[in-house]
Amino acid sequence: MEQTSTTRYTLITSSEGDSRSDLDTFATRRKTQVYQRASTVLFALVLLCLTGVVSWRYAASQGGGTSSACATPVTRREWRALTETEQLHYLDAVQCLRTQPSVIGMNHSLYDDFPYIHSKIGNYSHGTMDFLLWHRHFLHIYEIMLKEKCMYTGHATYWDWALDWEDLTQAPIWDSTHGFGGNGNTSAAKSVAYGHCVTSGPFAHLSALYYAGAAQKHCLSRGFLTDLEETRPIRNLISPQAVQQVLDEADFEGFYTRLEFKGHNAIPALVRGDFFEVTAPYDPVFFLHHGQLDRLWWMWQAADPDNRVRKLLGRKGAGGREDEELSRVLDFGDLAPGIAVEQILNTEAEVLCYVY
Ligand SMILES: *[C@@H]1O[C@H](CO)[C@@H](O)[C@H](O)[C@H]1NC(C)=O
Ligand SMILES: *[C@@H]1O[C@H](CO)[C@@H](O)[C@H](O)[C@H]1NC(C)=O
Ligand SMILES: *[C@@H]1O[C@H](CO)[C@@H](O)[C@H](O)[C@H]1NC(C)=O
Ligand SMILES: [Cu+2]
Repeated sequence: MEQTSTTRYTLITSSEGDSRSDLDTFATRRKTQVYQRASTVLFALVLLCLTGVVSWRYAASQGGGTSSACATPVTRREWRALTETEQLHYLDAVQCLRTQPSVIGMNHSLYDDFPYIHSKIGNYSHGTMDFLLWHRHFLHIYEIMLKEKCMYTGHATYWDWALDWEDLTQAPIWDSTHGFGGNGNTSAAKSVAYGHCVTSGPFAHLSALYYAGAAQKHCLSRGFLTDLEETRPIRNLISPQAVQQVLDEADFEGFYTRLEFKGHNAIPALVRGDFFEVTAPYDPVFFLHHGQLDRLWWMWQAADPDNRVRKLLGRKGAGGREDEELSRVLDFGDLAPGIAVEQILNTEAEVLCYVY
């Protein structure tokens, strides 16, 4: 069993490698290669022209050259791939959000803006085509706030829970020094959604103001399901095999539906506490969970960019209009300006400019 899962995981990472090279096809790397291969200046010029045509055609197919403004996308890395210094830097920046004023005019901190907006505005996106779209940009806004308001110089990071599926409670992400603290403390006060107050790590005793979309002051809550037999059916949804099955989905509708109802829902079901409800961004691990979901979407897109980056309508959308979907504007309330769907479909274009 263990053997199989290790093999499967290797399969996933190697397909990620293939995907990277697919996407790189259009990057400046191509020009570099052209220069290297040319034995004469003339030959180089001819090839450069051809490259220009290819780039131009790619730009045209992407709806107008947006990719050119993102010459070197940054790489978002998994939590355990960060150095300890980088981990502490990220944790410091997240804590700093609590010291910054709300940008939506509320009497609470910038940290509270995220669960608030997720519950009041982002709630609509769950169970719809906008699920991955809305959360991709929500995470991007979070990253910008970390950088602009809290002097964070790194990038968003993610939690590849498929590495921990055999016992999620042992994941390094819960470390109390180089992580987000662990399970709620059963000797401490009870809190929301079957959890107790988290008393370890940088977010110990964090005070949350909202729960499930309403005002309700409580301490940051976690209530891990720990019985490995009991959790097996849920853990099976985040195994490397399950991830591969989702990545094998042929169209966007099949992909986002499976991803939301398997991987996305499994984590709150196992962690419980704040993560359990629509105010889930109170648990800072929420943003690493969504980093992972966004990464899986990115991998799925990269496996067939021609058909998967801009084609949103699946089986149900047979009668819908793709151009209407692309120009639709996603709403983030007063947290950030709305953004057209087509601007965030390609992570390597102007607005986002990242890879995994
Ligand atoms: C803002 O919140 C603080 C702490 O929750 C409270 O003491 C204060 O009275 C509030 N101010 C206003 C204007 O509501
Ligand atoms: C989302 O939350 C808002 C504000 O609480 C509410 O008015 C709206 O009906 C909710 N939408 C959905 C789809 O649950
Ligand atoms: C758990 O809570 C108890 C009571 O508040 C406290 O004494 C203990 O140090 C806590 N344990 C951890 C690991 O934080
Ligand atoms: Cu959500």
